[in-house]
Amino acid sequence: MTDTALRICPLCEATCGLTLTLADGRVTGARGDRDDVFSAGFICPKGASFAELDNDPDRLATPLVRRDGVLTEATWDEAFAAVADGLGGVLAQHGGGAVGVYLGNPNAHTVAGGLYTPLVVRALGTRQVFSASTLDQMPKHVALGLMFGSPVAFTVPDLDRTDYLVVIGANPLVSNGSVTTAPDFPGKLRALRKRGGRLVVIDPARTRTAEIADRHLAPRPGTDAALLLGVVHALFDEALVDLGPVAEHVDGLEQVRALADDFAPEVVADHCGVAASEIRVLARELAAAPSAAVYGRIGTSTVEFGTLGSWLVDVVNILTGNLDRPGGVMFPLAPTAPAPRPPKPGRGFRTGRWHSRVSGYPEALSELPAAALAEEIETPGEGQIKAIVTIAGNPVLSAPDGDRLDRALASVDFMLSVDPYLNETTRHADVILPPPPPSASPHFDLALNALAVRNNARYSPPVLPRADRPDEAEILARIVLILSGVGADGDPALVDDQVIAATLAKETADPDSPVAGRDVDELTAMLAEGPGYERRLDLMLRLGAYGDAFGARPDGLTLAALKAAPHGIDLGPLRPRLAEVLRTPSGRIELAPDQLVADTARLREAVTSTPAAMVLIGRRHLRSNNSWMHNLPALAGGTNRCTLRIHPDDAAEIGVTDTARVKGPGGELVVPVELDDGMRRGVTSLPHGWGHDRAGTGQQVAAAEPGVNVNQLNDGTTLDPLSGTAVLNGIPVLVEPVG
Ligand SMILES: Nc1nc2c(c(=O)[nH]1)N[C@H]1C(S)=C(S)[C@@H](COP(=O)(O)OP(=O)(O)OC[C@H]3O[C@@H](n4cnc5c(=O)[nH]c(N)nc54)[C@H](O)[C@@H]3O)O[C@H]1N2
Ligand SMILES: Nc1nc2c(c(=O)[nH]1)N[C@H]1C(S)=C(S)[C@@H](COP(=O)(O)OP(=O)(O)OC[C@H]3O[C@@H](n4cnc5c(=O)[nH]c(N)nc54)[C@H](O)[C@@H]3O)O[C@H]1N2
Ligand code: SF4
Ligand SMILES: [Mo]
Repeated sequence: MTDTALRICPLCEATCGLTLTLADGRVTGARGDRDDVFSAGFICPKGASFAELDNDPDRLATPLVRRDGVLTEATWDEAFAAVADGLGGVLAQHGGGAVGVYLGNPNAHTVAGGLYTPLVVRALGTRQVFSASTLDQMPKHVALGLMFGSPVAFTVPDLDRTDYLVVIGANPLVSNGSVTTAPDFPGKLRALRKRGGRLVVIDPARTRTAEIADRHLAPRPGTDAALLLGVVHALFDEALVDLGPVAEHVDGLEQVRALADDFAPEVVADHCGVAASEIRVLARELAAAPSAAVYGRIGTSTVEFGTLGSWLVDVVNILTGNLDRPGGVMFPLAPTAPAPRPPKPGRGFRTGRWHSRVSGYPEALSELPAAALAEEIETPGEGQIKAIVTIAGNPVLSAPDGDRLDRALASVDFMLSVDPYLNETTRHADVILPPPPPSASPHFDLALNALAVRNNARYSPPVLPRADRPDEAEILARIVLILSGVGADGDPALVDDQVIAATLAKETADPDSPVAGRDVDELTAMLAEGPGYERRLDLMLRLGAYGDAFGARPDGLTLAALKAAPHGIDLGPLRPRLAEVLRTPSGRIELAPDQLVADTARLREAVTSTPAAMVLIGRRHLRSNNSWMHNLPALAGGTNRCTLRIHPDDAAEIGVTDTARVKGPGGELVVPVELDDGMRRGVTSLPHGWGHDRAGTGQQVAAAEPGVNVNQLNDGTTLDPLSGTAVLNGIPVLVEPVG
């Protein structure tokens, strides 16, 4: 018998609604759910491979525990006992501060990652916390934090209404969008052009997104901050600055004008490799458009001036009057965001409240740079990492200098990984706890709803039973129980009960809460029956911006209401809400925060320095996802290959044809060459997430076509100093013929 079930896709930030076909207790296919309120039927090749991903025979079905040096299948009881034993030993001897935690990207796509990883970190009480954020969007957090007082006050382009979109350092036709949650990003870009709007793409490679643009500027990698400062200069110079209604909320305008003085388009043009006239036209068009949005991503973020670039994206949005208005960049309001309180000055945002032990890097959002993980494990002394917990991460491939991290991970006293695969990172674990596949997991976009181009709420309960294994929420809750001394046999619901009790105590005591003064027990009893994560989701929804406030607003959201609307609930277009968002001590937008202004000194130097002859950038493929989807036959092969893309004239000049040797600060690789006249001269690209040729891993399809690990070219010493983010784009390399 064939059956269907609805399920939100967890494989990228677009969060498409899928209709799964089910037969004989497994998923057999997936198509886009045309009735989904947010995605309206869109699906990409990865979503279409949901069944293959879900049924991948290489997924771990049982925990693995290291016995006599060998990872061996074990029961769940045995595995949790081994965790209690292994972590317990390190905790007793060195304390929780000696446990390092690495949180990977899929945590942004799972209910468990959103609700329980913070509890794991808190139970450890460690400051050795690392994540994919410092290989990704941390610069954006820091820029937002300094400007708006909140590192999660995301400015998202209003894709459905904008008249002019500048995409800088992003390739949404391939990535399907990032830090902007928009199913069918390609369709939205086509719709923009159809309604007479314009698309400008700024990218050193002529990407698929660049190919559909009205205009493509191809700067030298790493120069976005200078280019944007050139735009800022032109806006002031040509009297095009007009902040619109947000003007009364902005401090620091004159400082920004003064700062941009030295960065005239004519001054930065050579450095950026973009004509001054192009930069001026960009400024004029942005100012003239009825509405416009500048949207920056990986190419603007994981670079030497990542935080400056991320800041300047929004400086341009503000100077052209496009902040917080339809068609500009706006602040989404997620269904689990707390109900807005009356505007009041906040405590602001700071980085560097503590520093990493070895290199003294400042923390950002309570995290240390992923690029510093290996040295924190290797370097003896007080606070050295003795045990490591990885949850949904593969830093051996995703972070700089994987060989070094590989050796470091092999040296810790104990390592725990929560991951469905035995891969380049988890092969070092003493215990691997595998969560069930997506079909047996719930889905709710805790993180990504806050980035959605249209406010919405959708929930997918597990589609299939998870047989006799714990779901990821329970796995993480049990780890919390072990860490808090209750032991692995404790009831995981205790963990959720505690969060619920603490949240309600705080809310009922807050005069501005929608449940101010109400009785905690009464509210607790009103929560939906079900697993702990559902009760917590219900709690957040009901206290949230659209919530029912526990009956006070009967039409408001509850988990039950979401369950009754399996295609989701549309919560309308983005609306202006700057006042609710601002949390700076001044209560104003800080257009020129001190730290950012100070960092422009580095930029000033860069503008006059001699550029490297060849620099390396990254690229993504539509049928790939970081390091962990090379194991699906349907997605592998074809153009999805680990090749060095280079302009044919560069290749001819260097004398490379089929294969090249690439040397970077961290090592060298031999790679197949792919000629592409869409690459800017002097720029070459390699995708990341490859290098599946290490022994002792369990992804057979991936191992058959391993590729090379691009991050081996990177020694991890070059970071964006304000955010601790690794420089992954614009790395100087030498490309040579082989032999
Ligand atoms: N050179 C270069 N390096 C890069 C990048 C780049 O552009 N260039 N991009 C960077 C970016 S943006 C990112 S986000 C990082 C990603 O860095 P990571 O998050 O470290 O790496 P991923 O490859 O996403 O690994 C995800 C892991 O999660 C596991 N997993 C999958 N689903 C689940 C689940 O439901 N639960 C659990 N517990 N585990 C699961 C997978 O098996 C895999 O081990 O890579 C970064 N590295
Ligand atoms: N198919 C697929 N989709 C994915 C992923 C995947 O691996 N595959 N990964 C997911 C993740 S974790 C993330 S974070 C997102 C990332 O989403 P995006 O940022 O949209 O993805 P990228 O393809 O890395 O795009 C970065 C672009 O920046 C360009 N670039 C490099 N250096 C510079 C520079 O200095 N300046 C400018 N202006 N451009 C530069 C590159 O050529 C590239 O086209 O994608 C997500 N979606
Ligand atoms: S675009 Fe992203 S969310 Fe949509 S189907 Fe593809 S992988 Fe899934
Ligand atoms: Mo990412």
